[in-house]
Amino acid sequence: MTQTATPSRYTLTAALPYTNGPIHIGHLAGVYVPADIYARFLRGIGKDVIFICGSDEHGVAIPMKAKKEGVSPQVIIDKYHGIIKQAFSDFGISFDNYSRTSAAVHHETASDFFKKLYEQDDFIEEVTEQLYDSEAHQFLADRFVTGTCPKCGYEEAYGDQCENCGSSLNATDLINPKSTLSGSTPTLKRTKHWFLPLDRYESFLKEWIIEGHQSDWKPNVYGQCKSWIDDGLKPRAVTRDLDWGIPVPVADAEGKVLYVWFDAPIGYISSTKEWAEREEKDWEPYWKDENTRLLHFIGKDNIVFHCIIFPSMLKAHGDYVLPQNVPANEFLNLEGNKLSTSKNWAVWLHEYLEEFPDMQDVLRYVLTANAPETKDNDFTWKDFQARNNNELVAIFGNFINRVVVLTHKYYGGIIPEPNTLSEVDQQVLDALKGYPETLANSLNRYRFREASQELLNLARLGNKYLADAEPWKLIKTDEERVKTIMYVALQLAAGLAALSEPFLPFTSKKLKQILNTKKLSGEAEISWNSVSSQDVLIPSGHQINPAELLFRKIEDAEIQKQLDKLEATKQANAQMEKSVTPQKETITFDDFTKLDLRVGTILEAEKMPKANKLLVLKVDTGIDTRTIVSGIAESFKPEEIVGKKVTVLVNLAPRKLRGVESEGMILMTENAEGKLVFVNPDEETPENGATIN
Ligand code: B3M
Ligand code: ZN
Repeated sequence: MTQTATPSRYTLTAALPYTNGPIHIGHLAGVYVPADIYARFLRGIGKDVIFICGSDEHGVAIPMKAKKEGVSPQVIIDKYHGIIKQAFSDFGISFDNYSRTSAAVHHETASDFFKKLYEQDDFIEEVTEQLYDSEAHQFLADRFVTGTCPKCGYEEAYGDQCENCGSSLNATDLINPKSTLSGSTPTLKRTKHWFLPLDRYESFLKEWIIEGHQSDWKPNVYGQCKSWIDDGLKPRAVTRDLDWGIPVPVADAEGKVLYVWFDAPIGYISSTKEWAEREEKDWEPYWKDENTRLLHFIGKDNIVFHCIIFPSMLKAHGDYVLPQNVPANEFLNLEGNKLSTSKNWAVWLHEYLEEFPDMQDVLRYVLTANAPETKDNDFTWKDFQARNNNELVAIFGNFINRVVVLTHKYYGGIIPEPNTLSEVDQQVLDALKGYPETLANSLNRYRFREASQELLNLARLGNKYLADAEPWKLIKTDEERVKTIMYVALQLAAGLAALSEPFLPFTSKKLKQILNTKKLSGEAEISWNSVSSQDVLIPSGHQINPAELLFRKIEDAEIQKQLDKLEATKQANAQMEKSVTPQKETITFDDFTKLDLRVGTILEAEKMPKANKLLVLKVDTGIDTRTIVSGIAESFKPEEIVGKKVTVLVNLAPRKLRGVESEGMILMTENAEGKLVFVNPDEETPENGATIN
């Protein structure tokens, strides 16, 4: 379906965050801040726009996290869905609806979508050999398996995707695959799945993307799509052997669920339905009318799913429009290192909001001014401080403060009646009128960094105007002239209040409150469009409210605290990397029950002659008193461990060490300093011989 130049409405989607962890600055810079700026801008110019998102609650990452935390997947998704939804709201990400893919409306919508394609014979149903972990008795797909990417050689690629080059993979494509469940090398086992034959959509994709979007899609997006299409597309399994996800809604599919990347993008449609239900609107025009402009805001690792796979699904289904643009951003790094949820190498949004209360706009601004729009970029706390202090405080805040303070000082807060405008005055007001178009020009090309700097230029214009006019000097000699200067400066301040809203919504609201715009007759608020259409934004005679600071300086100590926090994380990770040995092969419960672990007490201890590491212990195991030779001489003096309660593996086959028969094993571990420590039963444990299960 071709789409008209001037859309009747906009459907903006933002990537559905996995509910296996909180949101961090990389997600915000890559997806949610640019999407929110654009949604607010469109609303500001009076467009019919819906801004849709929700939690992505299926996929292997969720049960993996649940297993790691020893809870159910439902506990995990409820925890993080709540944290994420609240943090987005507190940060001013203005979704019209934030749903979740565990919702019934989504299960129904995704199931119906699958059934339609199934009934149209759009899938290939095939039994193929898939990777299988014979120890964990589990098929290995997606994050259950890692290996070397066949495209770029990255050694930590997942079964469905390589995060390094973004390639979409079938697990059997991986070189040297390894199960993330047991660490073992997978075997192959036959299983039935349904495949979306992407090769059948190659000509459609070539025409729609290669020919149709060469000029308006960002080069980083267009380039990735072109390379995949040029490499040749292969059928992709859209079902999985998992017990967590949306059951495959057709016969003979027991134990199989929809592949998370099949169901998740359909979550945009489900969330729209949920919104329409609540708002008593019709959802279908937002997804089916060719005059709707559909835009997906995502990170670069999601390009293949939003530009190749989901559009092929939409094309196959036949009822839906295709995305008009997918302005994916690249990745943001943190202090020179890749952001990492698993390594806690991140600035978490909910923590930022706690540590920098009421400073949402500072982070919004910094992440926009530094956005990884065309290449990966780096977030540093020093830059965060510099941009706040040198740009928001010193330029934007300083201009507004001078205008408001002087208006109160000279006129008691009442906007003065201007005299004849000078040429400079008129030039400044004409420049102001041009800013909505200047900003729109950048925003409509998804150049949010550029747009944010144009906004600051408007504040710079105001500072220059005041610095050149020097009302604080003129007031002594030419009061009438000062009235005009302050009137013009207040129009600029009102323009900033309107035009900053998409970027700095909290500041815009605060500035409108200072300018008391609610009291303006007619226009309840100064609107984006009024900046270019009205000669007067804020009239003389209008009473403004007292000054208050829009931004505050960030002190070195606050930044140092954040840097120290990251340093501590770095140290902890180094420790983990050093000491965490990989999990051993999975054993069965039967294997475990063969171990006989008992509480024991060390009765005697002496050094083993000519053996630096060995102590010969006499241990009361509750069953008997026996000799156990233990390699702990470098960590303990014999006299300091007599009487200590220990955990003993009593049914270990006896073995001779330096001629001494050792009957059992004392359980030990190592602390962060590398010193051996006893794996001790609780000192309250009543007696020797108590079994440990
Ligand atoms: N849940 C987010 C990610 O890949 C993924 C996006 C889904 S959008 C439909 O990090
Ligand atoms: Zn790769």
